[in-house]
Amino acid sequence: MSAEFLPRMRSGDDYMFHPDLERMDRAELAALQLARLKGTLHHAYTNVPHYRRAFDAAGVTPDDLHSLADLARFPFTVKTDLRDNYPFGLFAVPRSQLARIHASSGTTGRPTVVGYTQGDLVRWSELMARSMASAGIRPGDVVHNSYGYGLFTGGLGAHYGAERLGATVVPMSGGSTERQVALLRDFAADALCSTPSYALNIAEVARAEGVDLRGGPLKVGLFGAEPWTEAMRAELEEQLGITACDVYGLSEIMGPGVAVECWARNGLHGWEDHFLFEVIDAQTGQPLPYGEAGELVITTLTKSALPMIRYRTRDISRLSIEPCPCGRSHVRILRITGRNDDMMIIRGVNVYPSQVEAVLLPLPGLSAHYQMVVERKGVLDVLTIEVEAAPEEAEASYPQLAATVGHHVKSLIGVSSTVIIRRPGEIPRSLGKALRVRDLRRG
Ligand code: DLL
Repeated sequence: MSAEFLPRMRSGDDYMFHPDLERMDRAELAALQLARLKGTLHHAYTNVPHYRRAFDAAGVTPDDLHSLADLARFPFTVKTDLRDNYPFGLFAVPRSQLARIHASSGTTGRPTVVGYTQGDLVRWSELMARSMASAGIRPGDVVHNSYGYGLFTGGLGAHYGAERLGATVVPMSGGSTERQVALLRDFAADALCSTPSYALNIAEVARAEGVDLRGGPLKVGLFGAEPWTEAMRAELEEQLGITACDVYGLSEIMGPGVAVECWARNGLHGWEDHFLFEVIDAQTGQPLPYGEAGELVITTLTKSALPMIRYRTRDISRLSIEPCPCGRSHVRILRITGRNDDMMIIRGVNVYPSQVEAVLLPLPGLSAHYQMVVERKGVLDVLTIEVEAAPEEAEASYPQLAATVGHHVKSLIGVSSTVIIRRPGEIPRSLGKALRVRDLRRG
């Protein structure tokens, strides 16, 4: 973090959007969760045939929940449940009560459709305002919002959150990167909201246009919607002269603002007055104790249109309830390192894209633009890592760079790879979520 930007995130800067709720005593929080959970289970069971069938099949009814631990007796919900009930089958309110619909395209077949009542939208805006404040954005700031607008929840989620906070929103969406750079400068943005990969793209275009965003008012980046590493954080903070914070969310649960970092940046506070977080063993489905890594499972506590019971996110993380120096009492979700689905199994070794990113970014001579290709050659899986050289790097040094990358990947991750060093600009740039892996084995 650049020293000149420290004041915005200094320890003791305890501005909170909902101070009483964010600092709530954990016993009180648990009591609130239990009451809301009972309400949510009844709401889902009464109004959604899918939940009634699933609960009946598991031999439980909402009245079987006496403590938070009893939730483990209830069945999980998975992404295919949304697809199987396409488009509106999981909604717990009549369609006429929906104020908005979002959807994610996904790679196969039907999109995942989610809906919100007016009340859901109010709660989402408040949680996003709370999240922005936690990341150091303040009422009165100019918030440049480069998350995509439309069916994706990023754009409108950040938009309404920023307005609720009392900031001035610049609703850019993704794309037209030269224009983004010009307006970041001309409108004197204090904060940039985008995916980390698109922020890197913006930083690169700013440099190419000779615009030094580091010297201006920009001080906070609120980045999420895809996995990113500490090495990427360092890169973005250096290139943009900002403090970069991680924000997490998913459309099935709400959208952005489910969890966010505070100035201590030791995990993302998950807003437990609205969500119940569990980590489970992905194989057995058993809940794991705090501190153990597994699949994050989330239950909504205040959603009206689309209550989600024990939704399996497929995101890998750990939970911590150690006290946080910021004073927020809500559970911390340690940085999401990847999804079950993104894990590449290469000749028996489990490899996440974020592990490769963590190896590549600190190496000198490289840029932060990379992509991986996995192919099957005969009976063997072959991993190819394509990474761009830094602009100042002479092409004569590419073979040596490739050898260095291959060596580090092998020794730190344990997998052999073919490394191709690309010239600057050769790897496609992201406008939203970056495509890090092309798995040609999936046909
Ligand atoms: O990506 C919502 C969002 C928008 C979050 C803007 C943050 C900022 P979906 O398109 O439904 O929703 O994708 C959700 O993206 O299950 C994770 O795998 C991944 N993801 C989201 N945030 C993070 C993050 C939005 N901070 C899926 N770190 C989730 C790692 C993330 N992965």
